[in-house]
Amino acid sequence: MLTMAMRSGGLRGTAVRWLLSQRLRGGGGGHHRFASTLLTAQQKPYTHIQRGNFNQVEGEDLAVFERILTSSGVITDHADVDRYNQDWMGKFRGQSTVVLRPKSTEEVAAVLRHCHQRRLAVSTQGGNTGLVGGSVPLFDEIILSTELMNDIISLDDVSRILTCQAGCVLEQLNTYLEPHDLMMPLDLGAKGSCHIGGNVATNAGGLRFLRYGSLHGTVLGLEAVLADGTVLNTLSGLRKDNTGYDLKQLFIGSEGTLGVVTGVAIEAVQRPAATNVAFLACNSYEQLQHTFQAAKHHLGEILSAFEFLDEGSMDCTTANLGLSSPLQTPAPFYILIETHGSVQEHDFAKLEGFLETVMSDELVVDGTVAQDAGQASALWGIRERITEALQHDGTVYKYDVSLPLPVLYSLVNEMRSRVASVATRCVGYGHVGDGNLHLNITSSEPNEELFGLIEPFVYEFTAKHRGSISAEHGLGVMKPHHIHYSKPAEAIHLMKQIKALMDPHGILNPYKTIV
Ligand code: FAD
Ligand code: 2HG
Ligand code: ZN
Repeated sequence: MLTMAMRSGGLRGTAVRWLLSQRLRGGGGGHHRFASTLLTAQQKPYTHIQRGNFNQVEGEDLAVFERILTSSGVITDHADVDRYNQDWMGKFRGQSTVVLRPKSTEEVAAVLRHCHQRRLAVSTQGGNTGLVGGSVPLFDEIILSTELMNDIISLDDVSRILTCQAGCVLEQLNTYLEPHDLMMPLDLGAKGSCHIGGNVATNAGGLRFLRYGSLHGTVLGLEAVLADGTVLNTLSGLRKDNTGYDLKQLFIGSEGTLGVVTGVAIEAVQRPAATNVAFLACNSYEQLQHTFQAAKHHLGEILSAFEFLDEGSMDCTTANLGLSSPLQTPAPFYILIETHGSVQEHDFAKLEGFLETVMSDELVVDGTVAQDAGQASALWGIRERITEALQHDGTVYKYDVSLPLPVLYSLVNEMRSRVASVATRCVGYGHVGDGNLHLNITSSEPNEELFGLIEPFVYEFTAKHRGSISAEHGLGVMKPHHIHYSKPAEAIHLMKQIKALMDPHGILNPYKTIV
C-alpha cells in the first residue's frame, strides 16, 4: 500500500529569490576593465569570444540616459552595477559599467534609439535567472533591466487575458490572478524572481508544460521595441488572427537578440478546484517509462505534471539542502505526478485506479500521496530545489536536452561512466512528459579535463538521436556555436538574415544565441 507518511520540508518560489539575493550580496566590487581576470573561472571556455566593434559608453551618453530616465533610472556605482553583471549560477560575469532601468515602453524606445545611433551594445535583463549566460553582458554592454516595468495593465475576466509590463515577476502575477480563480499557464522553480518578459524571451517551458502548453500558444500578444527604437505593438487579445505573419512568435525564444519585450498579453488558465500530488519510486528507467504510459492512460486530461529525478538528484537535495526523502527506501528513480481537475472525488478515484495498476504491475515500488497543500508543496520542493542544491557542489556543468524517451536516460548513464573518475556528481532529472532531460555534472572547482569529457560528447549524443541541444533554457552565450547540432544550415542562415534585418548594427545581446 502507499504510505501516507511525509517527512520532507521545502520551500517554493521564495527560496529561489532568497538564494539569488544571497549570491548577489557576496558579489564583490572591482574595477571595470576588459581584463580576463574579471571573468569567472567557469567562464573560461568562452574566452575566445572577441569584443565587437561597438562604442564605449561616455559621459555624454550618460547625460542622454539621465534625461530620458532621470538619474534614478541610471546606475553607475560599481558596487551597485556589480550584481547585474553576475549571473544566477555565478558562472558568467560581465563588465558593464551602467545599468538602465526604464519604466515605460517610451523610455525603452528612447534609450534604444540612442544606442542604435551611437552603436552601443545592450544586454536586456529580466529576473537574471537564466541558465545559459544570456542575461548578463560578456563585455561592457549596457544592461537594460526591466525590473521597474512591473505594472499590470488589465485583466479581462471573461476571456481571461492578462496584459502586463514585461518586468512583472511570475509569482506576483499568480498572486494577482488568485482572487480571480485563475493562474499563469506556466510555472518554474525560479518563479519568485523571473520576469514574464524573460519567460517570453527564453520561451520558458517549466513544470506544467505537458498540460498548459508552450508560450507560443498561450501568449496572445506582445509589445516589443526594436533595436532602432521602433515600437511594435501587437498586444492583441485575440485568440484567432490570421492577418499576415505572426510576428510576435519571432520574439518568443529570441533571448533579447531581436528586440526588447515591453508588454505581454497572455491567456491565464482556470485555477484547479482539485489538485493531487503523488511521489513514487521505480527500480528502473524502463519501469518509469511504463509508469508514464499508465499515467497518460489512466489520468488523461487531468494529468498536469510528470516529473522525474534520479537517485543522485535526491541525494544532492538531502546532502546539500538537508531535505529528506518522503519515502523509506532509496530507489534509482523517483516520479512526481500532479493532477489538476475540478472534482476531487472524481480525480482521486482516477489517481487510485492508476496507483493500483502501477503497483500491482510492479512498476512502482513505493510511493506517497500528499494529504494537503503543505505536503504537496514539500514534495514539489524536492523536485524544484535540485538546481539550487547542485550549486552547493561548487561548479555545475548544466545541459538541457530534448531526447526521445527510450534513450533519454542513456545519456546520463553514458556520461556518468565517462566522468566517473573526475566528477563529484552526474545526475539526471526533468520533464518526462516533454522528453526534456536536465543533465548536470558537478565538481568542486572548474575542471578542464572534465569539461573535455562532457563536450562535445553531450551534443554528439543528442544529435545522433535527433534531439535538441536546448529544450527550454535557450542558447545564451553557452551554445550558439553548437546550434548546428540541432538545426540545418539553411535554418541558421535564415535566422542570421532575420537578425541582420531587425538589428542591423547587432547591438542587441551580441555574442549570444545567433552569432
Ligand atoms: P533573464 O535571466 O534575465 O534573461 C534571460 C534571457 O532573456 C536573456 O537572454 C535576456 O537578455 C532575455 N530577456 C530577459 N528579459 C527580456 C525582455 N524583456 N526582452 C527581451 N529579452 C529579454 N527555465 C525553464 O524553461 N524551465 C524551468 O523549469 C526552469 N526552472 C528554473 C529553476 C531555477 C531554480 C532557475 C534558477 C532557473 C530556471 N529556469 C527554467 C531558467 C530561467 O528561470 C528561465 O529561463 C526564465 O524564463 C528566465 O527569466 P528571467 O526574467 O530571469 O530572464
Ligand atoms: C528545472 O526543470 C529547471 O528544474 C532547471 O529547468 C534545470 O538546473 C537545471 O538543470
Ligand atoms: Zn526544466
